[in-house]
Amino acid sequence: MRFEAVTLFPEMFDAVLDYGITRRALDRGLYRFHAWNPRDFTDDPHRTVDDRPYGGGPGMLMRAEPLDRALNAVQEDLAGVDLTPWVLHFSPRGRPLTQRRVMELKDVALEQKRALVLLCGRYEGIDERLLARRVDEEISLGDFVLSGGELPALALMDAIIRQLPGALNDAESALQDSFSDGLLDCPHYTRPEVWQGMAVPAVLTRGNHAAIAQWRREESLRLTATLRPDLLQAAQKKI
Ligand code: 9D3
Repeated sequence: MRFEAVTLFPEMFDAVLDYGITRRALDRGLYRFHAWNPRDFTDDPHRTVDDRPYGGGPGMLMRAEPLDRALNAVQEDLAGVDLTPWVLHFSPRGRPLTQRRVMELKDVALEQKRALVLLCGRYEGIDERLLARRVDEEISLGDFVLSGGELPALALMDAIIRQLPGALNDAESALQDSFSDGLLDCPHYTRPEVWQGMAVPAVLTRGNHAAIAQWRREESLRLTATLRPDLLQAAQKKI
């Protein structure tokens, strides 16, 4: 699978490429990553990527032309390996990301010979005409204000990469399977058995695996009802 980030800050993507499960998946050849800096597709001596908004007002916008050229370069590169771009624009106005959409995007990429192109805005955003021409889908991370699209792009990459076949080891996969039912995770404990006067729930120390499974299920339901009753509604269908 391939990710192509169009970003003024390519080094931010080291956060996914250099650490943990996502680094291991890269080493295993499960995905490839390239960053494309719109600054490299400018033609003026100052390599200008931003400009003032028509109609006035505070802040700057990303110019359409450098982004258009960067996206053309991505498209050309992908055509050479028989891949078509699926262009995701990270934007506060996008559809909030869900695990369902993460899985669908993974499937789109793997089954339709698509590369995910991650268009990351900075400043107040991108010239609307570039978005109209080039963007397939807009994604938000939620209703809070960030400084640009890179962190949401990194979050999406992390969420997809850990779902790629072969990314997780057996223990990690089993753990994930047992909690893919839309409920919150149960509480977890490790040694020591008593810490600052607080004991681990006795059922977890007795080795009765049926009782442990039942306890975990009940705790998941209790936590979900308390902390995220909205999730319980959706999960009810699967119980
Ligand atoms: C504070 C400025 N806002 C109104 C004047 C507009 C605005 C522009 C650009 C707000 C945020 C951003 C930068 N954010 C993103 O590019 C972004 C984002 C986010 O801020 N929150 C949640 N998801 C995303 S995805 C991309």
